[in-house]
Amino acid sequence: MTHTEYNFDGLIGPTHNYAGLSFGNLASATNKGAASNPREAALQGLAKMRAAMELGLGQGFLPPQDRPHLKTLRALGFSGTDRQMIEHAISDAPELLANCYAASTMWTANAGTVAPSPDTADGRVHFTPANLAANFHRAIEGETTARVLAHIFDHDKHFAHHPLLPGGVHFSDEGAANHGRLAEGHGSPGVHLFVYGKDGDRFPARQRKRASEAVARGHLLDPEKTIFIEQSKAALDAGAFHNDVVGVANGTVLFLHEQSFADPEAAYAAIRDAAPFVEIVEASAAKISLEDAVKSYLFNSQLVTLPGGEMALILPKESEENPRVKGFLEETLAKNNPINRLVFKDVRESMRNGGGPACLRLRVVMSEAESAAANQNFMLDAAKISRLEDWVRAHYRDRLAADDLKDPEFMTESLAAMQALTDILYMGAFYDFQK
Ligand code: SUG
Repeated sequence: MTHTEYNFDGLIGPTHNYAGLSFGNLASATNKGAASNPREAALQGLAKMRAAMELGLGQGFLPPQDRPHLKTLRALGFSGTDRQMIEHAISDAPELLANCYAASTMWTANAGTVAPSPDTADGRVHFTPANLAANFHRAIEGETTARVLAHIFDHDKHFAHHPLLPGGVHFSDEGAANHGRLAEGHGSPGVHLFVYGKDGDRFPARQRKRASEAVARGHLLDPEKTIFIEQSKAALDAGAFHNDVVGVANGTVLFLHEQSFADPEAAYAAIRDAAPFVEIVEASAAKISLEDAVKSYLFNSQLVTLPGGEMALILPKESEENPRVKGFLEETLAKNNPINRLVFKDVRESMRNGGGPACLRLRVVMSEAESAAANQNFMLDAAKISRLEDWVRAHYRDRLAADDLKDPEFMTESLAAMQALTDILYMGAFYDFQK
């Protein structure tokens, strides 16, 4: 059976802004209060999707969520009309309003964890939406994300949907950003790497070990092919709030920074044992400091297998601009490993909130029958991308500053954009504001 990897990118929503909401994410903190450009952000994201498609890769997308999230504001005690709630929140709790406005569902690597059918005991593709309990603005995503995943992958025979993990921060789960799969081919049985953290001296860990264990259990993975690895505190404290900031796995290759794991030797031994075919391509700290890795996001690249079998890295422009990183990438290409192409993309609007190319996508490996059973409105071709670009140009602002969130007109405008999107995608009354 032929299996294909589809990248489901997050379509960047109209409220994309820089509110400095993510403690431990250095880019988010640094850019707090800066003006964003939601239109440019969304077009950059769509251009990346187009580029991946032009490389011959399978491409889909997950829609943004309704922001401001009025249902959350109401649950927090605000009442009256929607407009009154916004006005009340502006005067009483502007930081709550900022959280309810975050467009953070764009980073679909955090939408959930996925296990493809060759790896699961019941032969279905399993999904667990992430509870994102570590940050308030992200913790409000999961319930709608579950609905989005169930809407797109709506076929019991092929797709199994689990609820978000319960227990809040006790089972903090950030989805595929802390998960990787190694396999000889997309359709061969895979080895799953789950990376969890323990709080650092500077920053808290976002992924708990018991959360990763619960996801693996639910997905009916083979325990012999499932490895739990502790992330290094050095990486966490340097700003690698998710493991995908310092490493990425695809096919037979694990591409990562030497200081990703707490005990790299033990981790590599366990990985080699479960996946003897693995090629570990490592950047030494002497060549690339953690600081350079976090600033350039070189490991937050999409490591992809091209139709011809070679691998490419889809990287953020920032890693082309850092001479040490560029030099290391060129060296890596010249060496004997499957990586032999670099594609640099400008996703600066997302990067300024700490989200690189790999953060912006959720990988779903599917057989032909499975991809045919998925909702085709969310699978992309060139014409659908153009349609989404037109929608962005019609509805998005090219400048959004903190004060703009205080204008109730902006709420009306953002929700009108979401209404138009649900019409284009035949989603019906899907979001909370439409119910
Ligand atoms: O959760 N930034 C996101 C970035 C997520 C990146 N994803 C992966 N590494 N897979 C986060 O920290 C910033 C929002 C703000 O500050 O306005 C934010 O949510």
